[in-house]
Amino acid sequence: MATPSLRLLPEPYRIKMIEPIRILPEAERRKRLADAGYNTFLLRSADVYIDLLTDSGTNAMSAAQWGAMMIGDEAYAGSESFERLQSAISDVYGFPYLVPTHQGRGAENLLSKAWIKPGQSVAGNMYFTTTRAHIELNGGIFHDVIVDEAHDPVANLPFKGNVDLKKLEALIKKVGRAAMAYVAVGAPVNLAGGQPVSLDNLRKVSALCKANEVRLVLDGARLVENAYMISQREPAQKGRPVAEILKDMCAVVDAIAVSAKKDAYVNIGGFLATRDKGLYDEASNLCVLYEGLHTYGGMAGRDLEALAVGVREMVQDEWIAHRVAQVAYLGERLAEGGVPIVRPIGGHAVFVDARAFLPHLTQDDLPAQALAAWIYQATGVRAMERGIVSAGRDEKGRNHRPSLELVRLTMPRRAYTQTHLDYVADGITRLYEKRATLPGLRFCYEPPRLRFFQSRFELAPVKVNA
Ligand code: PLI
Repeated sequence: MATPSLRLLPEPYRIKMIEPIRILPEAERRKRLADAGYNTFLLRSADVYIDLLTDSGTNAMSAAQWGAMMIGDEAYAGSESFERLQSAISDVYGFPYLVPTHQGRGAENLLSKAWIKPGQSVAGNMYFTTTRAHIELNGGIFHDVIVDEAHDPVANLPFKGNVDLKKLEALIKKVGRAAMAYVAVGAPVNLAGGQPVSLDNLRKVSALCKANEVRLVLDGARLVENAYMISQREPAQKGRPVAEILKDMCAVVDAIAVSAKKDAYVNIGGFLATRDKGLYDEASNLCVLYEGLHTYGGMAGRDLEALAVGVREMVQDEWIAHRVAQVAYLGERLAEGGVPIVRPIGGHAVFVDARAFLPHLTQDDLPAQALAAWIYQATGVRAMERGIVSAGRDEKGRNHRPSLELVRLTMPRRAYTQTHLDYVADGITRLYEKRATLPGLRFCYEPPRLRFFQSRFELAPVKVNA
């Protein structure tokens, strides 16, 4: 049964261009999955019916964005498109300095290189894969200071992404201010299930950082979603325009590192924006080495234009309200079918709790990896593992063992309809009914870096109860 709130929130757009998708017969899907080593990243897109692997770069652009692409200034240096992007970023986020990058991890690299000295610590509210990788590649040590409840899939708190101020304070005391490179707050927290950070918590983190002279950065990949959830859930901010809340969040940090492939409805792009002239000087110089000249940073002029328009579209309340409602709709439909999901439902994805879905598997059976594979096999829907495989290994080669074993059903923006979401919910609900028959997986190839992208797997041996 449809959730009434979503029925009352029809799409604030109509479809102008379509892209055919097709569903393969189940026997064919079984074969393609085995060929892909049971890793959904290694499937061909043409073999996927509904692609919920990620909301990163998979957005449908608006007519205004496509139109703007035609006026892209492709000059190597001093492009007008850069000027238009800079003015959009300064209007919407409030930062005077901008360094464009090819995508978010480009910005993470520049930031980590500019601000981390080997052996220094970086505190954050749960790790993110590429963020931690760049911190570590640049000699930093990552410390998780998120609230404990973030590790519990069913703790139903409005701001489960918050920083635990006591943990952060204790860390600064323990390592000493000089050994803190910076604090990096993700808002919302992707790997905790898209859980937001409250404005109140961010302000308190900022005050604590200021008191200790520690720099503070926001991961701004989905900041608009976080701002929207603040407008819905934080009593003191209820009903305020998203654009205002977003600016308030940015006002209390030194910089933001952004993957523009999320909130801003584009297919490629990223940037670092700051009010710190020293960071700007260093990062824009590093940009020349790693990304491209500091007025294009790895993006074409037309990509800068699409982003400049997207940044202004993304803070319009009706767009973000619809997006978050679409995710909530899918989550509630799954929950109606008994499928265990992370609560509260996040802004960009529904996270299925693979430990609860497949209780007969241990963590070494890679339950989330396996569930993502079986969802594809059963439905043609592509999802992503966010568990022990994504968490990778520590410096001694031991597996990180996250308490959350999740499968992420991520919603591309403006791409799918309610009928698609009903198909996903019905298919996964049917799979849940046969959950006891689903086997685990084990690695048969594991690359050394960000292993979840390229690992290959095989069926784990079936356990026989003694
Ligand atoms: O994929 P990039 O390089 O544009 O961005 C990296 C990145 C940084 N921070 C956060 C919170 C992300 O979610 C993120 C990328 N996320 C991907 C690709 C995702 O599927 O969630």
